[in-house]
Amino acid sequence: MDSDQSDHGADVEVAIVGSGYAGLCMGIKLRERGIADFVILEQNAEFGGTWRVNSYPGAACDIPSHLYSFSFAQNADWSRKFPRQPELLAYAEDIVRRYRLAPHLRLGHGLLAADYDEARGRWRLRTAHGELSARNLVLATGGLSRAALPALPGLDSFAGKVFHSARWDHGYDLRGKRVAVIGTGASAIQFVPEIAPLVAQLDLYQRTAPWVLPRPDRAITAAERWLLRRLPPLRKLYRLLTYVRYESRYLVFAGPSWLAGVAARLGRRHLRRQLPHDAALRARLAPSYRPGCKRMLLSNDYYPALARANVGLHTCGIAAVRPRGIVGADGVERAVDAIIFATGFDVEHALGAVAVRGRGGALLADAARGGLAAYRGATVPGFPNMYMIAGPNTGLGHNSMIYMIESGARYAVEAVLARRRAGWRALEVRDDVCRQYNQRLQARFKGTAWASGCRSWYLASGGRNSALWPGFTFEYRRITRRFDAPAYVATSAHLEEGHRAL
Ligand code: N01
Repeated sequence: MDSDQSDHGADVEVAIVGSGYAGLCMGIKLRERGIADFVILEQNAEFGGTWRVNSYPGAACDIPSHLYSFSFAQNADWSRKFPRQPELLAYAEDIVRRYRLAPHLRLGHGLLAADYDEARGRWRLRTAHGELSARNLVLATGGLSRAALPALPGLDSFAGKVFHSARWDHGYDLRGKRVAVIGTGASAIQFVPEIAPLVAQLDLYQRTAPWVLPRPDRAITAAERWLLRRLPPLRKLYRLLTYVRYESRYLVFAGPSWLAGVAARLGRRHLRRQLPHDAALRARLAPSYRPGCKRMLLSNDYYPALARANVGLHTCGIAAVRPRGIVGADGVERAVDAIIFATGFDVEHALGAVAVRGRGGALLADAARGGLAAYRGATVPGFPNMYMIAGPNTGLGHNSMIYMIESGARYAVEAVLARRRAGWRALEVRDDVCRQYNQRLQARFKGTAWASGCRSWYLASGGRNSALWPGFTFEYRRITRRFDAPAYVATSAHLEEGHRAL
């Protein structure tokens, strides 16, 4: 793969930013509809996004493999019910090969700035390897790409090793070390059981106890794989049934409260069964908020890992970091050689230092303060010819993101095609349409688990939920099936030479 390829001065129809599942899907769908003039810009040296970057021990997905894959590229050979990171990455590699995406990938081409040129109706992009222009800009960067590191007092003075779960340092040998892990979310509960047997001491700092449910994972047998390979209708049916089963979990979050009660009972029973002899530990691990308000977690080995003699659960909070240890709010300093942050991601500032400037120089980062409000998760007033895949309010707590990615990619491709067909210079979602859409969308959170009062990455500063889709996933599929031109302002001024619409 040619990662040195420069696009200096190139003009493309579509520039996709991000080469995770969303970016790859967008590329495939564009080509399927006859648009081959696109590049996929990737800041890292390798493609794959989330499933390349999150390589911590035990990294896995908690949506079943047969559902957490593209509908158009189903795989009969998943080795387990729940896919692990190496297999998900191998799947992405296979997708790039099968759909011949390599010539489109620009690895190491992190987007530095994007400016909308109103006169030309094009985006001017500056990357680490030069400049290019694109008629359409597609942000497939996802919300969980910017590691969040809490500003703990004294952290700079720490003399040991420090890293974040999403930037795991595989060169650092944890064996025999005293390690502090901060955070008890989806990432931590996966790697804590993996590293606990290796380290001398593990201090786990928990701020909020998560809900943990059993993880019904197992290997898929050779006979099952054979059947799924030989009988594609059976594979499709299995995928459909899995979809329906996971979709029904939506009711735990947004349905009658007795269903949340059932989930709570399951969680408490799991805790009791896994730690039958330690009531004091169980008490500190018992969640105190409505299930689903934060991401519900699945694990069979997290609680048992906490019962190990070399693992300590600290719920006192952190007062300060010293050169050789962490001082808890209980005043006790615990010596450590390494601190691993499992503190999640900064969704509100996901675009980080990338300056995306729309019409009139408006900064996307400014619009995103307090949570970005997009139309159908895809478009933002003031940012013409720009689309997001897995954008604001498309995240899920209950089903496969791949389903949302495919829906969003379809919508963006339809928009790109609609503009070309009509010969418009630009398409921009109407401000009133976007506002009303978001009012309706926000109203749907009322009474759901997500609005039941806990702190989570779903909520931006100010408390607005700009991360999650508040409905059934098929509702999102329905509203992204077709591009709805009346919701947009089309600029029909003549096109500049060399970029005539088809
Ligand atoms: O991050 P998180 P994550 N002091 O934000 C704590 C997806 N994912 O990387 O709950 C002390 O969930 C914070 O505490 P609190 C999935 O969508 C999926 O684990 O805020 N603690 C919390 O415990 C997931 O939701 C999979 O009180 C601090 C933790 O750090 C998302 O990624 C696997 C702190 C952060 O948890 C993010 O998961 C992995 C501080 N200053 C990830 N700041 C699967 O599919 C934060 N915390 C299985």
